[in-house]
Amino acid sequence: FKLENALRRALECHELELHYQPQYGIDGSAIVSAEALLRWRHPERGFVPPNEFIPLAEETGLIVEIGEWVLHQACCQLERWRRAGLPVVPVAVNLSAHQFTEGIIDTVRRVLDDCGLEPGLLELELTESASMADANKSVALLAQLKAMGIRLAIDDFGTGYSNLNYLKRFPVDRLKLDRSFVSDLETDPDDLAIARAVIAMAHGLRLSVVAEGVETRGQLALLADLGCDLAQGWLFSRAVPAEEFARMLAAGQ
Ligand code: G
Ligand code: G
Ligand code: MN
Ligand code: NA
Repeated sequence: FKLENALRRALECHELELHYQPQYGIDGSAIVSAEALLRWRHPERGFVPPNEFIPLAEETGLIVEIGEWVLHQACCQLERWRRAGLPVVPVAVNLSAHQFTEGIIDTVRRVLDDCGLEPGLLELELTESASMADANKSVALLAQLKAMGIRLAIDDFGTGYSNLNYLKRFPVDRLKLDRSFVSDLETDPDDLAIARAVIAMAHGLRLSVVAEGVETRGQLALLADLGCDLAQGWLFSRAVPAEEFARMLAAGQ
């Protein structure tokens, strides 16, 4: 209850900020895209991680407003970087289920228009649970977003209810292999089998694969062997504040 008020105030008092985690081509040489991750700098409690307030934001419906702020912030920041001459890359924004069903098409259209951002620079990440809740409706919404030129990714792939019939019909571009399959890749043959199967299936469906939570050179080498396309994780970089990410872009690394 108290947290709810604090969260509402956070939104009004600019205590929320976006950090950016780069995603690298599997050879690790270049940043090809990035994920925007929400952070809350609370004046007394310090930094509050998203896992502690996103569930509440979802319960109270505040996620719709917060989510719109996130989209707006990411898109306008990216367009400012582009205008400043930085070699920008597409940025992925996480959507929660609630946000997806509450007027996402109008919101995205309004935000892109407001920021003047080219749609191809925006990627939306949806979890399996968000997209499967009403799968027929999701197919229609995703098709509209795709027609607008926005890139689409399924987040945390393999941890939700993966309905392959729908995956076949979802006009998505990417799967994000959940980090629970990546963390023990070097020691657990079952995880290796799952990673191999997910990557092969994704490629068969003409989707690219981003491995999440890559922390070691060994994991990266195995993923490269399996033909994984992109890697994201602490091996390369944590999510960093906007100014720091801009410096990484400028340095081409
Ligand atoms: O870095 P990390 O602790 O940021 O993220 C934890 C979880 O919070 C992840 O599951 C991530 O998808 C989610 N998350 C981070 N930023 C956002 C956001 O802007 N919107 C939504 N809906 N979820 C987010
Ligand atoms: O669910 P989603 O994929 O959006 O969540 C991203 C989460 O993963 C964030 O909390 C982010 O900080 C975290 N993360 C990113 N890279 C790594 C990593 O290499 N290792 C671990 N353990 N977590 C990571
Ligand atoms: Mn994500
Ligand atoms: Na994820």
